[in-house]
Formats: sequence, structure tokens, C-alpha cells
Amino acid sequence: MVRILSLVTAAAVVVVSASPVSAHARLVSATPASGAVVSAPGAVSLTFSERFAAPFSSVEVKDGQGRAVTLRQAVSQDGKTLSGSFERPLTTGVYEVRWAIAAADGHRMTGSHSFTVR
Ligand SMILES: [Cu+2]
Repeated sequence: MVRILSLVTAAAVVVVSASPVSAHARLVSATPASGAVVSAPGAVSLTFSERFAAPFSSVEVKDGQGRAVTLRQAVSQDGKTLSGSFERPLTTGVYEVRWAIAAADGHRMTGSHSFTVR
């Protein structure tokens, strides 16, 4: 009986801790991916597990000298992908992607990664 009770308790703990976690948005994929070596990417795109609030979300790309790349930001129809189309083709070098989103549950998230254009 003690064993059954502890199993029930463990299950309850899992359920309680699982619900807030599942509500969290997380980065599912990035293009170009972290560490990728690509040639002439036309855009950067970030797909999240949950919808985010577009007015409070942004992506920026900086070159190796820290200069911001001019891009046009857009959000996909399903509200889960944030993208930035480059106004001009990227020259060779290392670029850093920085993003910030406000998830539907109100949590703000930020992240960054780099890719290389050859
Ligand atoms: Cu959250």
C-alpha cells in the first residue's frame, strides 16, 4: 500500500511540474543552424515550439565587426517562425544571430548563435 501511494504521489508531481514546462516556448530549429557554413543565405529563420507575440519579438544579425545587417522581419502564418530576409547578400565571414521573443505565456526568451558564410 505504501508502494502504491508513493507511485501516485510521484505521478502527481510529474503532472504538476509538466504543465508549466510544456507551456514554455523553446527554439525548435534555426536556419542557418548554429555553427553552419553556408553560401549566400537569403534569410535567417527561427522556429519555436509555441506561438509568440510578434510585436514583442525580434531577430537581429551582426557581422564579424559587430555591424547590424539590414533585414526585413516577418512572422509565419502559424505564429511560430520568426524570420529576417537580408536586404543585400551577405559577404563571407562569421555572423551572429540574436533573437528575443515573448511567448504566449508571457515569458521572455532570448538566444544567440553564429554561422559562417563562405
Ligand atoms: Cu513560459
